[in-house]
Amino acid sequence: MKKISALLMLICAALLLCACTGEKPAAEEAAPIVIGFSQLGSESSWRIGNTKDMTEAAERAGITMMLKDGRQKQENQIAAIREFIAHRVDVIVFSPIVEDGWDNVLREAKQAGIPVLLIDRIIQTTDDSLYAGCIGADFYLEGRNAGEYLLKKADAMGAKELHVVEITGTEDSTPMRQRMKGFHSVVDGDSRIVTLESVNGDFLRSRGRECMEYLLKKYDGEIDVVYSHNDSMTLGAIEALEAAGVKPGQDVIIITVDGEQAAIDLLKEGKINCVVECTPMLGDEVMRLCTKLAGGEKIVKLTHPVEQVFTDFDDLTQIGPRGY
Ligand code: GYE
Repeated sequence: MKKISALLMLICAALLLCACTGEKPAAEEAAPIVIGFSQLGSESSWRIGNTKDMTEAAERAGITMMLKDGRQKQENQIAAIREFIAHRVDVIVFSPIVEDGWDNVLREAKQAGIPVLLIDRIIQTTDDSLYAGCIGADFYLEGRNAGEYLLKKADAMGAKELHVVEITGTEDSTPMRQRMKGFHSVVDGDSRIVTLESVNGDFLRSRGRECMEYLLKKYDGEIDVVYSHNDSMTLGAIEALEAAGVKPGQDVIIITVDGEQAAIDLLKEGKINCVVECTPMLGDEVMRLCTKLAGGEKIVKLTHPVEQVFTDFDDLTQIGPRGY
């Protein structure tokens, strides 16, 4: 009996101490949110800029972020998601390299009660409940914007026929599929625009250069337009054009997507004609959505950032530093 009353007194004293100092007992303090982020790789400046932005945004939000680099392989991303499940993170965030083949691992996350947020790219699934939401660009609109620029340019030039080559991004990824679909939905109905060939450059600068070398050899002197699905490949393609004595931006119209600093600089120099913006700065919004999800709240299924188009028709002096 004596022992019990001594114990009670001790507990009361501890509680009193907490009340006086205003400190909460440790158990009541909210644990910081932990998220697992599976980035797909580091193929482009866009991707590197996105990883940096996510890391900085997590720090700003006081969120602990476990980061795994998928090194351009879906199987690595699946392994990372399984690791996050084992760690019982609060939210799983991932940027799917391709659209198909995620259902099994996402079912495991659902069974573990861990919400999933897709960023940048989307997945194909028959069960939409496997992810809570997705935040990323409207790639179809980006493709349409690229096409609309080309028609405007054709009008301004009074062109009768323009031969296009297309350098596409990673096969079966959302931006590759949608940037292609959006572009062709605009230009294919116009008899002036003839697509010679679409080749796969995997979003890599080195592949962009190789693709352009191949295209220059095959269509010697016939190419009027290069439509490239990202800036990294465009920079590679420009290297190949210049090495062959072709003037990008003058002899050949260059249309690119992303908007990294190097591409904007070349637009200002007249070596690129159109940059369709795709922002990698998604971090703050991702952290806001993760905080909601960790608190058990629902989020909107699809969020698109607002994006612009920069072209040789515009006043380019107003474009601010791109940050990547
Ligand atoms: O355009 C490209 C990157 O998914 C939006 O992936 C992203 C694309 C971006 O490698 O540069």
